[in-house]
Amino acid sequence: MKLDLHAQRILVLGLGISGRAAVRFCAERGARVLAADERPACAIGDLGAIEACAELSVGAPLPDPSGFDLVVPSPGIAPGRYRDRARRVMGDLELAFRALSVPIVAITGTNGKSTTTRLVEAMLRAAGLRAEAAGNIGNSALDLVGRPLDVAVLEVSSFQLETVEEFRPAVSVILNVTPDHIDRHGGLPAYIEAKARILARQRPEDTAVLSADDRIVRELAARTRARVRWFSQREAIADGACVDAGAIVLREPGSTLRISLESFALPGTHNLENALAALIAAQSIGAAPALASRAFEGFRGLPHRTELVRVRRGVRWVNDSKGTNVGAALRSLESFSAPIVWIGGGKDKALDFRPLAPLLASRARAAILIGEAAPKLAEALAGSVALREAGTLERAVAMADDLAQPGDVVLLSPACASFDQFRSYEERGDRFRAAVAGLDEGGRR
Ligand code: UMA
Repeated sequence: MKLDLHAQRILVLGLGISGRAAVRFCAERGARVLAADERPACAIGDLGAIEACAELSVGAPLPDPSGFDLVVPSPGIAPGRYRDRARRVMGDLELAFRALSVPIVAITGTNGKSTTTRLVEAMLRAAGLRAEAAGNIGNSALDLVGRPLDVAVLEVSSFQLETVEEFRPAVSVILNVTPDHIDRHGGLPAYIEAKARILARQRPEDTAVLSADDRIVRELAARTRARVRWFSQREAIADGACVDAGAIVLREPGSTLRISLESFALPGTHNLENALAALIAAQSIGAAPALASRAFEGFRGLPHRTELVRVRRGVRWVNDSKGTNVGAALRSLESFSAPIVWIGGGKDKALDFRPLAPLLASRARAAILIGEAAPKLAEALAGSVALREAGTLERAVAMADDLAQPGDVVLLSPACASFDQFRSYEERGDRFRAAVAGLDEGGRR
């Protein structure tokens, strides 16, 4: 249902990317907005545009939400901070859904969301549709409102799905679900529940693109009324996509298409999974698969995701700073058969690190640990791999340089968030690149 925000009293919590977009959106529609952030003004950045259209509360505890018609929380703010006292809650994703007049392709999953989102966007464009991506990928879904588009492609996180009400994508995608953000959700079941909200409002004329290879995602099929289209790397699929001899086999009732993977350059089975899901999503929203798949050519992936940053003296240095959970690190480790010098650690999200041990035992020459999570990782990995504690990333790069042999891969895929030592995973990845670039060309340091 469309929203009338005129003269509504709205509390926007958090003034990062989402909050800023929400303040502007609500104020433009005639709402009276109080914009709040716990950080002091000097740490938030330029507040001029916000001050021009809203009242401000910064550097102070979040205001009591009970007196407001609507609370618009940023995804990073835990619901426990506002939910019980708020009359109504909608995140920027829900607001965007109410205001967008074009169909939405929404992509979630623990890992691969951003790559798949960009791939769907590129496929739709290759098929002649006006498509733009937003959401957890780095800009607010509200940024798409009013843009001349045929399709909105949204990466949606579990945090964003917690604050939706009627959100109903024409095509939803769930790539995989493995433990992540357990500290925030309080357990795996609550994390799965948040992810499942992408399906909750879909109707039979909508499509849900689901992984047949992921047990948790498979079970979620029972939670939607939408047509379910599956993707699998293991089994033949009647409605959806699977892989056969270097091609994607794309099927729906009455039609089978083979799409060559020859020009798909991204490494690893996880990227193949992303390609399968993206192609089904693109077809389901109306793109001709033969045109959509032209996007494979020239699609080189995203920074900080198994990104080859340097080959030096026969050693490949790979930046997977976006590998912020155990599932992501496992996928990244699986992508390389060469002996791996693994750099892991950072801020723990209450994850169990033990699943890393078997793969590190079989593929890693050594594991170099950094950050707050190092002691917990050392305990979980004891006996499976040679362990070194480096403390900082720069020291880890120097240690890896000493340990790696020609033919090895040095892989930063930390299985942890970055916030103990960095502002973001991007900053961590950039610092890795810089440290690797700084290794002198000649001998070892
Ligand atoms: N803040 C408070 N109190 C709190 C928490 C935060 O005042 O308790 C304030 C901070 O001081 C800050 C602001 O809120 O000024 C930040 O809000 P936010 O953390 O929600 O971040 P945004 O800048 O709005 O970015 C959010 C997403 N961030 C999170 O979900 C943590 C971005 O995803 C997203 O790209 C952006 O909206 C646009 O949609 C990032 C992310 O880390 C990439 N996502 C997680 C992930 O991918 O694992 C879910």
